[in-house]
Amino acid sequence: MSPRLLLVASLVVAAGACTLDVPDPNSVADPDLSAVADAGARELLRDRGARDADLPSGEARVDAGDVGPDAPIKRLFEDGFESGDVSAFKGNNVGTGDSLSVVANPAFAGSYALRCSVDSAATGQAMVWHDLPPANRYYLRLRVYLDSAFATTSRVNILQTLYGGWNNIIGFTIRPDLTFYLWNSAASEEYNSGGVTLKRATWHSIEVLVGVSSSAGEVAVWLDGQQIVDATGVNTGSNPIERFVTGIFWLDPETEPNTITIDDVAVDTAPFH
Ligand SMILES: [Ca+2]
Repeated sequence: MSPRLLLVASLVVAAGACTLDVPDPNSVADPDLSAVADAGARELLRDRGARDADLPSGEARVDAGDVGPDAPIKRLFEDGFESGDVSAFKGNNVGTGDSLSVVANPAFAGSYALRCSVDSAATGQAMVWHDLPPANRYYLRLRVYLDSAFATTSRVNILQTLYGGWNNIIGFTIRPDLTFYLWNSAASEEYNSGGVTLKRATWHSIEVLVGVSSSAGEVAVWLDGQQIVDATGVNTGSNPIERFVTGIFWLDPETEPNTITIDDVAVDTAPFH
C-alpha cells in the first residue's frame, strides 16, 4: 500500500464513518476494527475489506503489484519466527523450568522456528498467544514438529481458540497414541481424528476451522492438506473468537517433559488448504 492510501484509510477510520466493510464470503460477523490493537492487522483488514469502487475517483486501493492471480495472499496474521523472537505475538506464558526458544533446527521454512519445551515441574506451559479481531469464523494454521521423544500418558494441547480472555472455544489436543481431537467446550464434545495419527520427528501442517454458532457451528481439521475432521451443525457457543494460543499448554499431567517446535503460524478468514 502506498503512503497516500494509508492516509486515506486512516482518515476514514478517524472520522468514525466506518465504511471499511470487511467482505465476508462465509457469513462471518464483520470484525470491529476499533477493537484491533495491532496496526498491522488493521491494515490487512482494510486491504481486504475496501474495494476500489468505495474509494474516491482516481484512488487505487492497492499497489499494482499487489493484485492479479500471482499476487501474494496477505493473511490476517502470520509469523514464521524469522525475526528471531516472538515479538509478533501479543504475549507468551512460560512455566517454571519451561522454555520458549527460537531455533534454527528444526525449522519448517526460513531460518527459524519456535521450540516449546516443558519440564517435569508442575504448571507446565510454553506457549505464545495473540488477539484477533472478534469474529465467528477463522482458519488457523501451524506447522508442528513433535520431538522424537514426545510422549504423554493423557493429553497435550497445542492450539486453542478463546473468547473473553481465557475462555475456551475449540482446542486441538494430542493423545498418547498420537491421534488427536478437537474439544468443543460449549457442547462438551470432541471431534477426533478417527485413528489418524501424528508422527514424531516430522513436520506436519495443521489447519483448523472454527465456526461459532449455537446451532450451525463448524469444526474442521486438515492434516498435511487432507481433511480429517468435518463437523457441521454443532453448538460451538455464541462468543466470537478473540484470541488463539499455540505451543504446549494445558497438559495432563503437567509433569511430563515434552518438546515440540512450531513454525508458520497463521490465521485468516480464508482457508489455507
Ligand atoms: Ca520459520
